Amino acid sequence: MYRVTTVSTGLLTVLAACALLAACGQPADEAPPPPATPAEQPAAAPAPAPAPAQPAERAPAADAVSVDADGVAQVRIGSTDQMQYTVREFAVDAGQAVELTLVHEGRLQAQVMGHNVVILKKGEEAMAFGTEVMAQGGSMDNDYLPQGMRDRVIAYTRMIGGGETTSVSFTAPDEPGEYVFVCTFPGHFGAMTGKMIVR
Ligand SMILES: [Cu+2]
Repeated sequence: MYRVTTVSTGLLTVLAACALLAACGQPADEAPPPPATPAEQPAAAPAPAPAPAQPAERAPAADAVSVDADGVAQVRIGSTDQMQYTVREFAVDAGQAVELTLVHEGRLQAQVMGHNVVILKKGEEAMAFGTEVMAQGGSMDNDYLPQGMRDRVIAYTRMIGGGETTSVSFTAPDEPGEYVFVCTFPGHFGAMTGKMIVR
């Protein structure tokens, strides 16, 4: 029923209907309840709240990966001046050759809004890794990936600014699972993260 209606008139008619039913009760055959309800029908209709229907846009990034004629997984990840990746997850096969292309779709310079993609080895976490980059001397000169930390990543791109594109080729790990990728620019590693799923 439309019991959820909070409109007072609806409540009243419900009460009235109850009273009516209680009164007529037994002789159900001759009870003429229909005429009472039709007037209230439209009032009950607007009750259900409109459901949000927007999260479809960023959900699956199936088009982030395409396999070329040589079997190489071509991965395209966009990035913006709003400090976001356009792809938060992509999937490749274990041991598959991968070419990952990072596109900076914004306009800001690398010194201001630089982005890279660093795919971390299993067990590494984006926030901890990004924080450590700062502590270990990350800078534009080393693409915010100090030499001493490079053995902890599967692959990484250089740091780019608005309008630039860069690519890196690597072989996906043999071990299936989820691998974190992150932008190691200062302050970006909280928002700019995603995962590479190896299946
Ligand atoms: Cu970034």
